[in-house]
Amino acid sequence: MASYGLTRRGIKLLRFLSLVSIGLLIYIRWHDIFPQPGPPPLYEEARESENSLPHYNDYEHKTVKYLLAANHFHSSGWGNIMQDYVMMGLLAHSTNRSFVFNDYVWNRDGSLYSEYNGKQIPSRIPLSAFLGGPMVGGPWPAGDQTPLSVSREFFHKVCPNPTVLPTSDINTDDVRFNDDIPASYIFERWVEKINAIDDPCLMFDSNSSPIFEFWIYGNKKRMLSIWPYLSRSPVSMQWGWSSLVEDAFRRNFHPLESRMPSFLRGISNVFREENSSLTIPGLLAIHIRRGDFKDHCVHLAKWGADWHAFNSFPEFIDKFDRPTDSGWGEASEQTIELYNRRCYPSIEQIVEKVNRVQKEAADPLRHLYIMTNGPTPWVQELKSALAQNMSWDHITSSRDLELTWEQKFVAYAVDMYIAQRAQVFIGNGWSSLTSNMVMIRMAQGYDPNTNRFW
Ligand SMILES: Nc1nc2c(ncn2[C@@H]2O[C@H](COP(=O)(O)OP(=O)(O)O)[C@@H](O)[C@H]2O)c(=O)[nH]1
Ligand SMILES: *[C@@H]1O[C@H](CO)[C@@H](O)[C@H](O)[C@H]1NC(C)=O
Ligand SMILES: *[C@@H]1O[C@H](CO)[C@@H](O)[C@H](O)[C@H]1NC(C)=O
Ligand SMILES: *[C@@H]1O[C@H](CO)[C@@H](O)[C@H](O)[C@H]1NC(C)=O
Repeated sequence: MASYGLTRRGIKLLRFLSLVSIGLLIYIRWHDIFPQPGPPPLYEEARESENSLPHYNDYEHKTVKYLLAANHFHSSGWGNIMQDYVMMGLLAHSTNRSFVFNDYVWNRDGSLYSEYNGKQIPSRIPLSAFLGGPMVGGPWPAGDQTPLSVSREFFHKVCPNPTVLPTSDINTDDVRFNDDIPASYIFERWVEKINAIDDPCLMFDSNSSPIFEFWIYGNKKRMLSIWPYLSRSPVSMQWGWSSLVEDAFRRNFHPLESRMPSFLRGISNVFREENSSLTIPGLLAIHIRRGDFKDHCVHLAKWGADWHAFNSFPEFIDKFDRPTDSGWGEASEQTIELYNRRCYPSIEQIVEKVNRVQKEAADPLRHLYIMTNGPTPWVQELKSALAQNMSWDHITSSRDLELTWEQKFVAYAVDMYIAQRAQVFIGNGWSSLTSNMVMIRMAQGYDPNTNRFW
C-alpha cells in the first residue's frame, strides 16, 4: 500500500468512499423500482400463492371441515374488517374447522379498481397481502390439529354445494341489540350450532349481517366477555403480518437503530435479520387519527360514545369516564372540548401527553414513531414540536416511510405492525385500528401499562 503513497487516513477515506458509492447505488436502484404511478396493484403474486398453498393437494383428497364467513364486512376501513376476521378466525378455530379467508373487499361489484377520495384504489386486496401466519394458511402452533386455513377459491372448488346458514338463526334482533347479552353468549351459541353440523362444507349466507356487528365492538360490557376465548387463541397469540408488510418495516426501520446517514441505510438493512415477534426496544409508537376524525370526534361527543371494548381493559392506566351530559345529538362545549382532547388532540396536547408517557416509562424511550393519516405539513409541525420539547434519537412518521407501490395500499398494516411491536403505544380510544393493536399486544403478553391513550 505504501508504494501508492497512501497514508492511513487516505485508505480510510477510500474505504469510506467505496461504502458511500455502494450505498448510493442501492439507494438509486430503490428509487428506480419503487415509485410506480399507474393503476393500483393487483397483488398477483399474493393471489397466486393463496391459490396454491402446499396443503391443498392433501386437502383435495380427504375430508376436511371448513367454515366460510361469506357475510364478512366490506367497504369499510381496515380496522373494522380486521375485527371481523379476528372473530371469524376464532370461531373457525374453536369449532375445529379450516378458516376460509377472503379478500379485503372494498367493492363487491367485480371491478378491479374503485375510486376513493379522487384516487384509484384496488377494489379488493388478497388477505395475504396484509397477513401472514395461520389466518392465511400458515401452521397453527405445534400440537394444534386444527385444519389449516384455505382461500375462498379453494373452498368453492372442494365445496361446490355447501350448507348455507343465515346468521339470523341465532342472531335474532334480541341477540343483536340486547345490552345484557354478552358477546361470549353469542359466540357459544354459534360454537354449539356449528359443532352439531356434519357437513364439512359450511358457509354463512353472504347476504346475512356479520355475527358480531360493528356496535358490539364499541360496547365493553358486551365485548370484553369474549376475552377468555380470544386471549388464549392462536388467532390472536400468533397474529402475524405478511412478508410485504414485514419487508416495509425492515427497510424503513433498521435505520432507527443505527445512526447512519440516510444514503447508507441500504447496507444496514440488507444484512440485518429480524425476529418479527420481539419488542422494538426504546420505541414509542403513537397513533394519531386525523382526517375524518375532525368531525367524527364531535359526533362522538354529541352521542356520548364510549371507547372501543379492547381499549377499555380494566387494568389500563388511561381510562375514559363518559360524561353524563351528552347524548341524542347534543353536547355542551365542555364535553366537546373533553372529547377533542382525547380523540383529536392538538399539537400542544400531544406534546404534553408524550412528554408524560416518556417520563413514566419503565425503560427509556428513545425512538418515536408517529402513525397517522394526517397531512404531511401538519405532521412536520408536530415532529418539530416533539423534537423541541423532548430528546429523541429518531422521530419517524407514516409520511416518511419509503414504500413500494404494493406496500402503499396496505400502508396502515405497516403502521399496525410497528405499533404491535413498540415498547409503548399511545392510541386513540375510539379507533378500531388502535383497538386491534391493543388487543393483539394484550394477547401477545405486553405489559398492560405499555398501552396508553390520549
Ligand atoms: N397509514 C395509516 N392510515 C391510517 C392510520 N389511521 C387511520 N388510517 C386510515 O384510516 C382508516 C381508518 O379506518 P378504520 O381502519 O376503520 O379505523 P378507525 O376509523 O380508526 O376506527 C384506515 O383503514 C386507514 O386507511 C394510520 O395510523 N396510518
Ligand atoms: C380437529 O380435526 C382434526 C381433523 O381435521 C382431528 O385430527 C383433530 O383431532 C380435531 N381436534 C379436536 C380438538 O377435536
Ligand atoms: C423470536 O423470538 C421469540 C420470542 O423470544 C422466540 O420464541 C423465537 O424462537 C425467535 N425466533 C427466531 C427466528 O429467532
Ligand atoms: C415540554 O412540554 C411540557 C408539557 O407541555 C412542559 O411542561 C415542558 O416544560 C416542556 N419542556 C421543554 C423543554 O420545552
